[in-house]
Amino acid sequence: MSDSEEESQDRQLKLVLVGDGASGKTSLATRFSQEAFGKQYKQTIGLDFFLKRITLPGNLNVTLQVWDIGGQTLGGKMLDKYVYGAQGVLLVYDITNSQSFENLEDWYSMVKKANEESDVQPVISLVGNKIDLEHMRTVKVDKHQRFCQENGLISQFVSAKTGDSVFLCFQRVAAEILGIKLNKAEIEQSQSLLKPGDDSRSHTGRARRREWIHSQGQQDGEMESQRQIERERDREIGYTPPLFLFFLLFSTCGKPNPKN
Ligand SMILES: Nc1nc2c(ncn2[C@@H]2O[C@H](COP(=O)(O)OP(=O)(O)OP(=O)(O)O)[C@@H](O)[C@H]2O)c(=O)[nH]1
Ligand SMILES: [Mg+2]
Repeated sequence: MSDSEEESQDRQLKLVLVGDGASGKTSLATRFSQEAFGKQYKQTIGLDFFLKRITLPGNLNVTLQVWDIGGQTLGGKMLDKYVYGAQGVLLVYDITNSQSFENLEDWYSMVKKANEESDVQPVISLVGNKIDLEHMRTVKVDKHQRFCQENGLISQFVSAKTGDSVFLCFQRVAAEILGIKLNKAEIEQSQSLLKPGDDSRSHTGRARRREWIHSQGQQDGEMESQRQIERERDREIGYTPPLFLFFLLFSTCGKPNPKN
């Protein structure tokens, strides 16, 4: 491959979204990649994937692979595998739910542990979601800022519902990973990029997301990498039942017969 061909290829970054159930991770990924929002909560089982291509200052095309990890996976055996190798991590909590903020300590420890043997450490951002519900805020801004300062995290506040600062949130993390500085004008422009929200579209579910990824992927020539991560996910999720059945079979058949 010639130098110019190599340069024209997109950079690919793996970003993971972690945090408690119902903090709004899927809503953020959906807002970012499809400019849609659904009011109804549909728990993510295991994980889901989204793809979005953005252009950073300097005309640099970047494809973001967003791994949306279900809140119920904390403590599960697959979690560190999902997080391993991520270049960016978004620690998401709900500003109206103090417990979701307190639990970030556990999520953060897990992220550090998953990457402790990796040479490159991910860029991590603390993301307070649901700022459209400012009047119901229970997590003080001070607390949020302190956590960022103590741990060297990028501080962000967003609303998946209105789209406020959602594009900027992902863009800032991608830019930081690639060592690109966003100027004030670029930040201001990105802040309102996905606003005003189009709330008429509802949560689309995996089928619609696949459809979207399909059309985007064809356009961008990204289908192979998408298929690859879908295969990986299907393999991981399809892993547990056969093992469990095998164990059951083994424990039943393996019992010594007292008559022998
Ligand atoms: N008002 C408001 N509601 C939001 C916002 N983001 C998400 N929600 C709602 O919060 C609920 C949970 O959102 P999800 O995105 O499904 O949460 P999640 O973090 O993916 O949850 P798990 O899949 O269980 O880990 C849904 O009812 C969303 O409509 C927001 O910015 N503002
Ligand atoms: Mg979810």
